[in-house]
Amino acid sequence: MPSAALLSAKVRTELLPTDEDVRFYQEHGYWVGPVLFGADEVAELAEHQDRVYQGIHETGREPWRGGWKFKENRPNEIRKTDNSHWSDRTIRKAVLDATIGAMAAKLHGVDVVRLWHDQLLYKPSGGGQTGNVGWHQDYGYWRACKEPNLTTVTLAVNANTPENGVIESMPGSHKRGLLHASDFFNQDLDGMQKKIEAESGQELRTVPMTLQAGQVSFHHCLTIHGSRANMTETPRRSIAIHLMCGTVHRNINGKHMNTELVDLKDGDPFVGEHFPVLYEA
Ligand SMILES: O=C(O)CCC(=O)C(=O)O
Ligand SMILES: [Fe+2]
Repeated sequence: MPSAALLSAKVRTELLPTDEDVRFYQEHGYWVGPVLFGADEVAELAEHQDRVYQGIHETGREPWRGGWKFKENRPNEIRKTDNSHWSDRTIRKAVLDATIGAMAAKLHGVDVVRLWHDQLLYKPSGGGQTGNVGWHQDYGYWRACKEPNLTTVTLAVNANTPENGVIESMPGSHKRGLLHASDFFNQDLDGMQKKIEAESGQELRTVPMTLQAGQVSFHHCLTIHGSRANMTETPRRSIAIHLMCGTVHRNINGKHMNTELVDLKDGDPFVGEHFPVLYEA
């Protein structure tokens, strides 16, 4: 049985960011929020994450293009599966959590928050550099959206720490606009750092967004971030929940998998069944 909190669509207002937290997010481009899910709930999420990897799709629908597949030559690479909420109801409830939506609304000062897509993430131990996520800005992949008004929530399914390769963000980097040198898939973090520093003229300094199991962090879609190797004996588990803050419109010049789901003209809004509402004021 899913636990009560996962079934609840009610906003837990006591957990929302304070005005000071909102100022922090707007200034630094990230915010580490509270624990939202208890031990039983994260244990259930971990179990359902493993089911997705085993190809068990309780709704009968696969994640995007089937999701992560094992590769002989990269057995411990980071696993990335898009739209696991299509396949699994427990993951779907967590991804569409109203409190998470209300938090994003408050951080961005908007009254509606819709799902852009989710990403189920798993960094195995022993992966070395193949576990890395290159320094990047999410909006670099989301130019199909006219407005850079999106945020990414990281929901930690177990503890995410510097030792197991937690996401690190560069404070204030969301204010500098989009960089060319931004690449999720480039696992040479030192090489990427040199490129970003050359382009931005600033030193790349990052802070770890350390999380307990069940805790959430937020990073703005223009914040530079990435993650290092998992040096521990256990996998690092998380779900990235990518959210549109306010109504976001199609930029016909940008490419993204989501544009295959809807037939939009330039300037049309990303709304409707493929982009469920988490929160509306
Ligand atoms: O999980 C990671 O290490 C990186 C994920 C990421 O880039 C994101 O959630 O935006
Ligand atoms: Fe990212």
